[in-house]
Amino acid sequence: MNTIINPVLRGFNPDPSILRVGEDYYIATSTFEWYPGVQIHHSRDLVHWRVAARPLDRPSQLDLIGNPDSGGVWAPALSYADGVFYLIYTDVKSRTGAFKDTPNYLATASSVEGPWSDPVHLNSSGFDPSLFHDEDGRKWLLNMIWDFRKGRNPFGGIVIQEYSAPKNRLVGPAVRIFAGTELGYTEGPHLYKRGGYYYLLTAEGGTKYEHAATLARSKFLFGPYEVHPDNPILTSLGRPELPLQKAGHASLAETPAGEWYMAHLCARPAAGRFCTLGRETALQRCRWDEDGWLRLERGDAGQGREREEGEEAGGSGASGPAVPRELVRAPDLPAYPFDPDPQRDDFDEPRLGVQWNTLRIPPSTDWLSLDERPGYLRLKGMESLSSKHRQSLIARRQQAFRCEAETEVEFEPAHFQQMAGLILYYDTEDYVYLRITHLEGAGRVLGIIRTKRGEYDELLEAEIPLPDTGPIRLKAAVERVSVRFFYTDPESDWKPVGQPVDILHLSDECAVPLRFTGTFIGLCAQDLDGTRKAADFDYFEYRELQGETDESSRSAMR
Ligand code: 6LW
Repeated sequence: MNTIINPVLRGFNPDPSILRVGEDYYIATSTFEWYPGVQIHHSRDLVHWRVAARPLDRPSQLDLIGNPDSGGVWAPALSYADGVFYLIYTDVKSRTGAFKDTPNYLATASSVEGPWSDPVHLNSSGFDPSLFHDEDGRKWLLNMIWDFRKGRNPFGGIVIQEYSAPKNRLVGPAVRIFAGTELGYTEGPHLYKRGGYYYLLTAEGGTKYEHAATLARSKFLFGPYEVHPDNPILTSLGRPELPLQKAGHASLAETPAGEWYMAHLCARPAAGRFCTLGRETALQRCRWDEDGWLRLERGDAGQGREREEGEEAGGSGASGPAVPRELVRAPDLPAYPFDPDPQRDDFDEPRLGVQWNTLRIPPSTDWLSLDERPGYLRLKGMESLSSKHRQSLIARRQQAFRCEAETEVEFEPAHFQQMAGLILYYDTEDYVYLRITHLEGAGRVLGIIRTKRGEYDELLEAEIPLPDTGPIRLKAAVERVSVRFFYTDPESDWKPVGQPVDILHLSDECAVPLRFTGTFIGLCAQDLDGTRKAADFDYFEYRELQGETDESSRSAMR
């Protein structure tokens, strides 16, 4: 089936940077405090996508220890020139208050699969850096500039500075080329050259429900840039009925057939305005009109359409675009399906699969082993779920509103500071955790602990007693806005653990200031006594359940 069903990258995959090299399409997305840094998906038909690389996999490229929640890798930019892949990324070290510390780096590789170089630091003046390769061979770094000064718009516009490949550093002055529009929050710049024009595509409106994509153009690299007559060219603002909300932060790619596609950030609320899956990536087909302006292919209404006779340019800004999640006919590219992501992991391989991520630290034998007990994942308990340093935790993105996750664990704690189990995790302030521990007088027990907007709670009236030894199976059944936990031993039927638990606090919206990741489902172990008590996990299975609440019908994409 050669159709695109949006979002094409489901779950926490924001700030897409799309690139075509020959027949291959790549999309790089943000990963924040999660390791490895940057996900790069690959496709050949724009329908089927798989994770092809996660280039920042060692501390010399990315040291996230101590980074704040929703810090780390924001908005990467992937580009290609002269046989070299260029990956530009920010490692946000601080993001709240007046200041932001946003060092921007460049890593390169001759193949997207790597090996990727250690990075070079370019600048730190703001986030969302992007590299433009001009036709004359010169290369230019763009980024938004963060202006912390009193009374100033902190989104201080888009600046450009030349990057010298021979010197591997920026040279010359940094020049502001675009102040942004009245939508504000000008960020996410990408430059394209077409028909003698420089086209500057930016994200505006802020990455919430006012999000948008703005297009401006100039005959000259340094401007002045004129804004699209019907800007924004993409937004969901004012269209709460659109299944894809928060549409913005876009990038462009042209197919060999001369068709243009826009990759953009979007979000699907689980309920109300709460986005538990985080911000995702969608594709839209575009066209250039006779005046040389890009427009979304004509959809049901809105920004991509031609202005009606007498209609004011720019409109109210409230007419949402055609941001369909329905079918956008992909070009006549050969269908290029991949095997589906593994749903079950029996931990028989020597390395973790691409679905797995760790928090702020890469996997290492001092806390994680796949060979000390063959066929098991051994997690050695480390710091608490409040830690922004060294947590013994692996997790995969929740990518559907209805899903189940199941594991079997052998863990024999000796006291209450030792825990292990199955977790739904957004960040250190919000998670729900089905954990085994040990209580004085009760021995090994099972219970649910939750931190909701930073407030800790234990949800069962009484912890469930467990046999002192033996494997325990744990299951989480997620139904859009709640999770119900179950447990059993390998010989018995599943038994519920307490009542369904609300999970809407595991969302971008349930924090001030805004946060940017998404819900993960995973395995973890804590030993606050520092003795690194081990938990052995025999398998992990993640199953997506079809139904009205999860309109992404992955099966249709094969
Ligand atoms: C990203 C900015 C944005 O750097 O959110 O959606 C920030 N737009 O461009 C974090 O994802």
